Amino acid sequence: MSNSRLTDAEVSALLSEFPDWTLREDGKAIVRTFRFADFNEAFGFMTRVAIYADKADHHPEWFNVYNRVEMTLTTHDADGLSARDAAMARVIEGYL
Ligand code: H2B
Repeated sequence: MSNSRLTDAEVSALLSEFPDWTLREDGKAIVRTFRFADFNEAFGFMTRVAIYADKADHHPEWFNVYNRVEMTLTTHDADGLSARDAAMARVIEGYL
């Protein structure tokens, strides 16, 4: 999958497709906070994401406290958003 940066139009389309994600202030990432019933649910979710991430060789930036997971999707190699982030957001939505 391409590592090239999405155009502004593609970023807009991405945000319309995933209304629960917001564009980071610098425009180089999308962010979302997830809340689960407890740590078990949160970590189960993170495990599913981690397995996908390693297979796809595309890894989230994330922070977890108990039932809360804050996630940032960006493509380091592109210094911004790429199709890899869109694909990952799509997969993640399927885990909820
Ligand atoms: N994850 C993310 N989010 N962005 C990247 O550019 C990236 C990655 N690059 N995971 C991969 C690993 C790269 O460092 C390896 C060498 O393929």
